[in-house]
Amino acid sequence: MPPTITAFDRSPDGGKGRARDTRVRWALEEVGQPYEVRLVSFQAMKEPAHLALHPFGQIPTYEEGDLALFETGSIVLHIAERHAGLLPDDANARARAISWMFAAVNTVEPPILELVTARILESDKPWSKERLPLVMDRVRDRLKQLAARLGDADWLDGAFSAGDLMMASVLFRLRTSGILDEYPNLAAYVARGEARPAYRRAFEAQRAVNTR
Ligand code: GTB
Repeated sequence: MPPTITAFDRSPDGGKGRARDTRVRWALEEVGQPYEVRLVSFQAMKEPAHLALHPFGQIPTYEEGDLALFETGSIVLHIAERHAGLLPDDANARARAISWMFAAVNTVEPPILELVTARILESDKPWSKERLPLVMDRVRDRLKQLAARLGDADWLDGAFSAGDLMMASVLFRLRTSGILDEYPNLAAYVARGEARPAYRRAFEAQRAVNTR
């Protein structure tokens, strides 16, 4: 039985790939693991059957036999540990790739999510104009550091890994803000991620759902 993931039955972004099932689909495509998708409505996500899988009532989830997982970081790590292709064989290189996965979700993603919140959910607040530049600068601080580390390498630590998959997935969210273009090596890094055939397949699969 292939694993089953959950995704929005209709993503608010209309299929632009911003919902987090895209990164899980991408990981599954990278390792060549077929998967099934169960689409859930916002209402169904808050009902007991889904809450049993995801305590916070969100997507994506991952089910494989009697294993149920939530949190994209843990799902992608699980996929990467069980299949070849997303983590190096060398133990130290593997640990470093996992560090980049954590850095993506724990250090780089939080200020990006704050920016998304500031631009979308807080734009009508009287203090929004004053706060937005501060939030943007917090994102820039992280991008500057990340850009310095990446330099002119293709990927963060040798060959493409689950660390790059998670980091590029996190950075995708910045595209509409224009900030990414201030760091040409990061913009090129994200473009390299998007150009991967596995990413293209993942993107098209989620788009098909959201444009049907
Ligand atoms: N930390 C968790 C993880 O990485 O798995 C976060 C999961 C999460 O945020 N899930 C979102 C969700 O289920 C969907 S991806 N939200 C519904 C809820 O909380 O009630 C976030 C998302 C949603 C929509 C867009 N969009 O339309 O552009 C982009 C990203």
